[in-house]
Amino acid sequence: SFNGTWKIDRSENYVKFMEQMGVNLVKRKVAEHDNLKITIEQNGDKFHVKESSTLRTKEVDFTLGVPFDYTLADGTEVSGAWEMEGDMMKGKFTRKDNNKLLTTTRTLVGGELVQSYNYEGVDAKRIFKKQ
Ligand code: MYR
Repeated sequence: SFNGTWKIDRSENYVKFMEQMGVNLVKRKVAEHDNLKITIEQNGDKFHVKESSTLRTKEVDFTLGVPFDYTLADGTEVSGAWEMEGDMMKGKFTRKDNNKLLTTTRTLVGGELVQSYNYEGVDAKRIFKKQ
């Protein structure tokens, strides 16, 4: 299950992804070494996710399939929802400032939590280990 506390171990192409998102250099530099930790509590369709990093601490509640608003760590506002497809969480979010789509997935691979991101043709991954 996704439940538990997950600590960032490594990222792939995350800086390029942030560039594509339009995140400025100073924020990219901080975000690259953000020590991100996410705690996931799933109860059926309902999730509570706590995010903590050098950038901020934030908690959110959502239900699979139900749209919600969220502010990304760089301040970008999005709206969208998570769904479950097999064992994979699939998120579809739309930026409020330009209506462009940001997709993301969470999946468990060999005991690690892998989160993928796509924005405007650029893919990235962040890989977390269970704490
Ligand atoms: C959650 O489940 O953690 C809350 C909803 C997350 C929505 C979007 C996730 C994409 C984050 C991309 C970070 C990009 C920073 C520029």
